[in-house]
Amino acid sequence: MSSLQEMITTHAARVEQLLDHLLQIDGGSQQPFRPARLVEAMRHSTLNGGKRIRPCLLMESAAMLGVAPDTSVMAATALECIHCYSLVHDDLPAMDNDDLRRGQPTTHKAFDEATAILAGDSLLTLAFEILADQKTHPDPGIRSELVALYSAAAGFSGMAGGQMLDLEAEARPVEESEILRLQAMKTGALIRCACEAAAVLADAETATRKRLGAFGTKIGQAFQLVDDLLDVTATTLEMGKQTAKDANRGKGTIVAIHGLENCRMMADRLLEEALEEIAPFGAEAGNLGRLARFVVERKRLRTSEQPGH
Ligand code: GRG
Repeated sequence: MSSLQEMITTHAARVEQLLDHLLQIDGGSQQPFRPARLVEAMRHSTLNGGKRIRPCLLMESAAMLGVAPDTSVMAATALECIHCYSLVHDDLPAMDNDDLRRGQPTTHKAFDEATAILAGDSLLTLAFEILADQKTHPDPGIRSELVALYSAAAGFSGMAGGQMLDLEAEARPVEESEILRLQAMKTGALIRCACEAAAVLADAETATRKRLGAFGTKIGQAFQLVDDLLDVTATTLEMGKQTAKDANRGKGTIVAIHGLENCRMMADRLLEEALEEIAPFGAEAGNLGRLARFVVERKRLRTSEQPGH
């Protein structure tokens, strides 16, 4: 196993172990009653083979700044909960109306619409419950800064806002600048948040936080470009979700504007720019750089598969 693959598998396993622990029907004598069907839907929505890109970026950025994985796993799991909630709600009939996610039936297909809505709501709130936990960071000031960071990334000026712009963009022709803005909000905000959260956890100076934020922004842009490319080039089986959706809907994408080859070059350039942002961290940034390259150069990469295959 390559060291990169080991790193990804180890981070993902830690996150999944914590998710498994948190999402038990019987939470023990200290925990209030939990409806079994809701817990099962939350487990279906999270413990279903995601690539855990955001937790890996957070934990590796944190490791670069000297924060141990035992600590960063809490903030990383909170972020994955928000990401999984967004996928559950994005798949609903009122949004993308998808049947397949991570190669399995979407939550509303496996359960029902109302349960899927509640599972998404509960994952979002669980994220903030995790952030408020002392195990996330002993300093309440840092925990409250994380809450501010995550809510801005997930809310109306971040991911949810980007989703709104995306829905509006289906109804009319959109400019390239509008596509870039909605993608930065819908996809980029959580990826940037992953990298910036590490700086908050490490109580790093403002310049470090800015650098990691800029790194996350570039990676987010490149990741979205690759996702758009895969929507055109990959099969549903390869991706574990329906592809060719943008083209079938006549939706404006950067790929539709610039073409496949230009977009591949744009993604490469964004990756190089991202790597320049973390270059000042020297050898300490080696793993994070390799992870960023892996994220951008992915095809269909489940954590159980070999990177690059
Ligand atoms: C419903 C509030 C709300 C927001 C939805 C994330 C999102 C916003 C929509 C998903 C639709 C989409 C295709 C977004 C592009 C970003 C993307 C590729 C998300 C999937 O992330 P991966 O590849 O998924 O990390 P896994 O399954 O590996 O976690």
